[in-house]
Amino acid sequence: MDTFLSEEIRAVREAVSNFAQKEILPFVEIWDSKHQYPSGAIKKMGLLGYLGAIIPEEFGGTNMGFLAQSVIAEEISRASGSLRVVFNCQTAGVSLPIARYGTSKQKEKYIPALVTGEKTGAFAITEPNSGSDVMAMKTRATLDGETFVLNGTKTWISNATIADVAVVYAYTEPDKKAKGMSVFIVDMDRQGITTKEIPKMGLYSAPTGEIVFEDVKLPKESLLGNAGEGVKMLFSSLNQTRLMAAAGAVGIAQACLDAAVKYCNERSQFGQTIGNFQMNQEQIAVAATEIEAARLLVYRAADQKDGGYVNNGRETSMAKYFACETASRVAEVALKILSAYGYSTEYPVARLYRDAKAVQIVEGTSNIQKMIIALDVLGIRKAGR
Ligand code: GRA
Repeated sequence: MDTFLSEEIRAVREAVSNFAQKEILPFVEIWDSKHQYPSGAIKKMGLLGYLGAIIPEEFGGTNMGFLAQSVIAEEISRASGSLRVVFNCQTAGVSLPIARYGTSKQKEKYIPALVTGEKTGAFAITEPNSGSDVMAMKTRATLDGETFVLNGTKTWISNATIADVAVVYAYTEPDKKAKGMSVFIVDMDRQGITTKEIPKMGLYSAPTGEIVFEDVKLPKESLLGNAGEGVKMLFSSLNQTRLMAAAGAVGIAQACLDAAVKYCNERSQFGQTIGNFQMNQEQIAVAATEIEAARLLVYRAADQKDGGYVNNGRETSMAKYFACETASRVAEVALKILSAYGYSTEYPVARLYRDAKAVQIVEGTSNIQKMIIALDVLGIRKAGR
């Protein structure tokens, strides 16, 4: 299946898969049932370089590229959908924008500790009344002398309650609309920041929460990139985090297929293993084909980014849309095939099913991805900028 991947990336897959077998799979159900964030496993991933494939070597990354990072995210997610979230929070949504737009001081201060997993990152875009309609955000950062004063509420933020640092999107000059948004690197121990966990249906080992900023004073050096260029940075960052979500979705889908195949070959009814029944075969065939197609879309988008076309919006949205829908479809197949055992929380499929629903929503819902694709295909609004 991997014949067109380089030998180096195939070796990465094998190493990550071995790591997941040893360090994640034996514990994943315990972490999930306890809603535990496995910081130890994440630090191990950091030490092995898994959080830095798209980060330059001078800041502790391996600079292997988006294809490598996608394969890593896929294999980790195959073991735990929750742990896929770190690829967005540490890597694509936090370290990468700092690496691309930060000053050398910001890069040195934040990136190495995020890459090793010593520090935890979050990025804060969504608000209670600004989800799909991202431009409607209300968070404001007002310049007062040498200090920005940040006010607003962000919600559904992965790692909100445990992050050391957050990349926060806010309007600095709201009258200028799209030209008035800016981005800040916020140390989460600043005065005026409170967080609260949000209970949710799945991804139990990945804490999600609300962040309230109340008159939070930020020195001017907290600004990431240039003031007023936040929208460009926002869409560019989403374009990278969406790929990680898509890669994670392929991993969840593959884990569902693995469980369904295993069960088909083990379970006997009417005197034969249930993989001999055509209704199950049809579901397995469609699921396996869709996973392969989703994987190729992810790898193609990743390969384009590695070739320099980083803001490949159309192809990234296609990968995000198809992979995330595939994860839910295949989770449904696995649930049907395992039936009562699929519904049992003692088997992994129930967890995978719950986690699969999340990737359809995060990083822009499937409908938002379809909108981006359609407007690009119709020539109404270019996705790749
Ligand atoms: O022309 P202008 O100066 O007015 O600027 C507009 C446009 O040129 C402005 O944004 C600019 N723009 C872009 N700039 C650079 C638009 N797209 C791009 C781009 N790709 N690059 C507004 O543009 P517009 O066309 O009027 O935008 P819109 O119609 O308001 O919205 C577009 C769209 C629907 C695509 C957007 O709102 C969107 O992407 N919404 C989804 C938001 C989203 O994905 N949120 C996810 C938050 S993060 C998250 O979920 C974390 C989860 C963590 C995890 O677990 O993984």
